[in-house]
Amino acid sequence: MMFADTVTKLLGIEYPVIQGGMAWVAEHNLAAAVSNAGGFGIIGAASAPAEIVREEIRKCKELTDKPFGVNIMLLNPNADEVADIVIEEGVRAVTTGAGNPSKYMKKWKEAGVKVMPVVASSAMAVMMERAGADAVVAEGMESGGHIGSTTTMCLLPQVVDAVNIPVIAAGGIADGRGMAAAFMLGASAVQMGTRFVAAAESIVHQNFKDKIVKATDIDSTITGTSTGHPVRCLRNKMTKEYLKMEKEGVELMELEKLTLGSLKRAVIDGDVTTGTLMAGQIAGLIGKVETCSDIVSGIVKDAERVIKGFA
Ligand code: TUI
Repeated sequence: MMFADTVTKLLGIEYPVIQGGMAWVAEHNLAAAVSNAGGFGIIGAASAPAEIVREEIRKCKELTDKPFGVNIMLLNPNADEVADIVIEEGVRAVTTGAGNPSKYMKKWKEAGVKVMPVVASSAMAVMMERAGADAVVAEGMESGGHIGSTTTMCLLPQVVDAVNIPVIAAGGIADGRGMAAAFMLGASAVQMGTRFVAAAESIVHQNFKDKIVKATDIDSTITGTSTGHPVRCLRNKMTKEYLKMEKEGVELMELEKLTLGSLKRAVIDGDVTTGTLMAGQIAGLIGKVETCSDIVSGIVKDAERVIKGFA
């Protein structure tokens, strides 16, 4: 056995590769494709109405017999309802983002739902372990979307030392070398977002996928640092205006006019000019659109080769 098997056993999957719960992107087709590839697909509840999330879960069950999960974004006013739906629908595991899921932990545990909160600090990881988490996802600021402030390289080994539960590495991983590096730092699995945004089965508009494929290492930026909601996305007209306004100290209400509906515009409409192209710093490494099956088996094979080469 090449990799630690704690997370694969926890989730009932073949390979320690988890798909991020990206808003608008992580719907049933992508989640099922990742799970069918032997990884762990995740439906991102994001800000969707709770009943839509239930439908997404049911559609995913029609496309795969394999386990999959749901990501609950805790800034979502519907989070309480979604927290119950994952229990009712017998979802294998939840990941949570952008907050503290402690209040749901007891009922999830009682229902047998595995809980894997995303954390951006060791302190939060320890808090989650004490609250009963089965694993944590340590997400570095290389990630796309809402981020913390520490890099994966620094965060991951510190979280690994701080807790006794398995740690899943996220942020800046898109190939076998990144996966191998994460294991060297003590991770038991990896979570990838940007790589799956550009997957063949991803419903993301081709314009957005093209932006990822063409991106270089310095093409992302962070909006919202001043508002307390830092979001990493690819530079475009929207980010240029946003950052200019942020620098001028424009009010939050004015800034929000730029980002209202902007993720949907990017993902669904393919508006790469005024849309928010949430993506991680590793976008520059992603050179083509591939199927989830090729992505999952490819990264595992490459990571094994890298690790064997050094052993
Ligand atoms: O949640 C994410 N990434 C996201 S959520 C999202 S939707 C959104 N869009 C615009 C503005 C805000 C949200 C897009 N991308 N990743 C997981 C993550 N969680 N990263 C960082 C954290 C985090 C931060 C603070 C987790 C816990 C935390 O604790 C603070 C607390 O509540 O004590």
